[in-house]
Amino acid sequence: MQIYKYPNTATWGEILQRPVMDTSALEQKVEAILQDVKANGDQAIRKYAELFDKLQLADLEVPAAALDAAEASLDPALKAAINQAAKNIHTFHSAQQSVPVEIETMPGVKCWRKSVPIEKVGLYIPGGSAPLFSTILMLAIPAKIAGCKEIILCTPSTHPAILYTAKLVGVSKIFTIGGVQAIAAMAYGTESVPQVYKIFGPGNQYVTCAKQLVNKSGLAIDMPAGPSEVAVLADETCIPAFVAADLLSQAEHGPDSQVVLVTTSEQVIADVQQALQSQLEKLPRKDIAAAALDNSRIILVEDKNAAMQLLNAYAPEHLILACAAAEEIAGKVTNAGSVFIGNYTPESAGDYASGTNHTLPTNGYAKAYSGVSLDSFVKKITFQKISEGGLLEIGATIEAMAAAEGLDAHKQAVTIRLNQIIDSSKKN
Ligand code: HSO
Ligand code: ZN
Repeated sequence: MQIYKYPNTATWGEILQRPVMDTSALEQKVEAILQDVKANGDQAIRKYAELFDKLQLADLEVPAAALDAAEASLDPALKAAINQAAKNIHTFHSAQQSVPVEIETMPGVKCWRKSVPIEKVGLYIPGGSAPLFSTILMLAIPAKIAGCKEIILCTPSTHPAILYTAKLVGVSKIFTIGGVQAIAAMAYGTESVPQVYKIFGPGNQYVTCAKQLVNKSGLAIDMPAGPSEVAVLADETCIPAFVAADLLSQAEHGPDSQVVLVTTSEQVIADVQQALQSQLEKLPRKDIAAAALDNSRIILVEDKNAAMQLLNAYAPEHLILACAAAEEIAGKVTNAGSVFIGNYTPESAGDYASGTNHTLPTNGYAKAYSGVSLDSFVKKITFQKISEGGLLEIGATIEAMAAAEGLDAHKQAVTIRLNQIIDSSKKN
């Protein structure tokens, strides 16, 4: 890890720079696959599965019998863990439901706003070395609570924990489709795969590029994705072995993961580095974690204020506060995806089971974006109802504004009604 001691504020931007992901070289290739699937449906999906993954897919949809088999084969202890996590995630996200409140802004002018589920959503879970069944919980549980009618899951993985989790949370249909083809299938629909209105989930750079391209042409996506990140703020009250474990837990995601340690203590740097060395050796994914640590940074700052200024400027996906008065310092966080307070709150808790969502803004997007929540699966529709008396109250305000904008037809839509109301009151 690169160490920076008391860096000047002017250099923060450079020190905390994320690697720029340039997808322009991929775009043509990805666009060609998208268009092929759009035009040729299932046949194109089968072609790419064979070409890229050497897979001959008979059925694209996973049959119910395969889900039952996965359930029967899964270790009961893992099943219990998944069930517990599902329960906590359900409880946390259920509390995000809101009741519509009707507001009378002026007498006779009533306005309200209602959450309405996005009818059809698509979830993507990548294959690869880590079967991310936890991400199914994070996406499908809020989708269910929101009331999404159709929840489609595409994944190239047939890992039993993925199939079991999908069955547990009540995904409508599961397809063994991966990569760009999966995004295309859900974006445009094919003979087998229903078209959806919003696509969620992680993926490699091809999948990310595909999501961006379908987003450009009008389909909603969860959020702009980048490599996963954690920043830890540690002082002398931290437990260096815990801090090292947290840094490694994020580093093992991928060689491009971002890991940052911000501290007020030279001793912490030495102790964390030592702990990193000894823990890294024992990790099965040590090569990935070591590569991530190579691009990662340790920053020594004067005090907690400087630390928080720097961290808010970085806007990490995950922020761990391993320091004295951690809860008070949490109140000073303005930019972060999710915050983990105190020595006994590892990021892993939020990654899997505490209840919060682990689909979070990376790449500095935490300055303006929130992580996935119940809100990600609904649109909010506003309603209003104005009575005759209400229009008499508000009419002149609308007329004055419409006239000043030079939009006479807007003004007229009010005036015509006001005249009618006044006429008919004269007749009575
Ligand atoms: N830390 C990851 C989520 C995850 N971790 C899934 C383990 N499994 C994204 O921020
Ligand atoms: Zn993780």
